[in-house]
Amino acid sequence: MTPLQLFDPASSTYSYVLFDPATRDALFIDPVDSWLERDLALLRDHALKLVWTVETHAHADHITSGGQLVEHTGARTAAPEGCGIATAATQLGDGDVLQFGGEQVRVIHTPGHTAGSVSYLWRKHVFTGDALLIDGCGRTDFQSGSAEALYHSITQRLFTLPDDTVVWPGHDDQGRTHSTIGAEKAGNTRIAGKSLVEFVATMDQLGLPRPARMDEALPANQNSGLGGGRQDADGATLLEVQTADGYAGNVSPELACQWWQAGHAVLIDVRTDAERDWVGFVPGAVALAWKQWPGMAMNPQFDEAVKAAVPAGGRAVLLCRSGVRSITAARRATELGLEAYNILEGFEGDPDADAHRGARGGWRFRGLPWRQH
Ligand SMILES: N[C@@H](CCC(=O)N[C@@H](CS)C(=O)NCC(=O)O)C(=O)O
Ligand SMILES: [Fe+2]
Repeated sequence: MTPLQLFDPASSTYSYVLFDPATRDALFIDPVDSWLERDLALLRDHALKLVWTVETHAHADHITSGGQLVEHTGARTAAPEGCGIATAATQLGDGDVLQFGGEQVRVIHTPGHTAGSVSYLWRKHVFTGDALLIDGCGRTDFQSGSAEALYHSITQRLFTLPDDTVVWPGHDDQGRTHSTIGAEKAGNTRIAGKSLVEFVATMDQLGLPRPARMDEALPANQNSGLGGGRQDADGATLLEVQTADGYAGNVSPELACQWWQAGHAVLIDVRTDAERDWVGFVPGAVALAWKQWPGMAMNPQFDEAVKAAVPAGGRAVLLCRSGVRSITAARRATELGLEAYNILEGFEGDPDADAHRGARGGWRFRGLPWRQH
């Protein structure tokens, strides 16, 4: 049993179809939008019933056809929970299992290329997305990437699989199709035999240009590849900036997350430590409580910390519990010379939203990255 491997020459992306030969139930990994017709024909020709379409991460270089495949086939979308793909029906965490017919894939959280990236294990095959590539690995310089995290994902999670596990990468631009854990452990020039410090130094020195389609691809992929943006209860597109008085504007949690993950904004959580401990927090956000006492016009600690966290004139997106405190904080950050945005609905959502704005959950109800202590 081997997967069907498909290739998009424009982005050197590999997509995969796995299926149960008895029931014909299938699962698609990382489908590419420009190949929708080819892929639908392939499913038809193999008499496959698509049950799942899944992503290894929110791609920066091409657009998924996941949303369109759902519309054509009735499959369900699944995506890693830390990727901000709020439109995916199922949000996947480490160890989760997806069933198709009598087959199953298991999710292995392999952060580093992006914070939410996962690999999928099926029988003796592992689909590594852009975590482990053949004689390479994904870059770690955007989308909350981390060379340290990638080192641990590859050495502790992927290299601990049996040596004969077949590695199916998310990309290859040299025509190589697959490898094995044993071969990569022995000869991957980026990481084999390297210490964490050596690996981080290598990744820091790559100096790669931004993917050409990144600004277009990220928002589209966080919407399962469907255009137009998600709509709120009032029919407003959630992925746009609303103008505001005294600060740069109001943005949806999705847009704030995209900017932050693409490295276009610093995410500042202005709730108190107690709130974060109690309800949950966003890993990687700058914790910077906005405290204001009656009669106190200035908040010198906040000012200093904001200036330290965001480069002069840089962009900040501010998160609080329900999107009220963050407005005041955004005004102050604007006075300090930043391009500061308030994140609508905050971390938890507006408790009165049903009454006056339509029910909209906050950051943590939208499949965006967060966790509890
Ligand atoms: N030239 C490509 C660059 C694509 C790119 O940066 N790819 C990412 C994966 S999304 C990567 O990690 N590449 C690994 C590498 O270049 O070593 C484009 O513009 O799309
Ligand atoms: Fe990628």
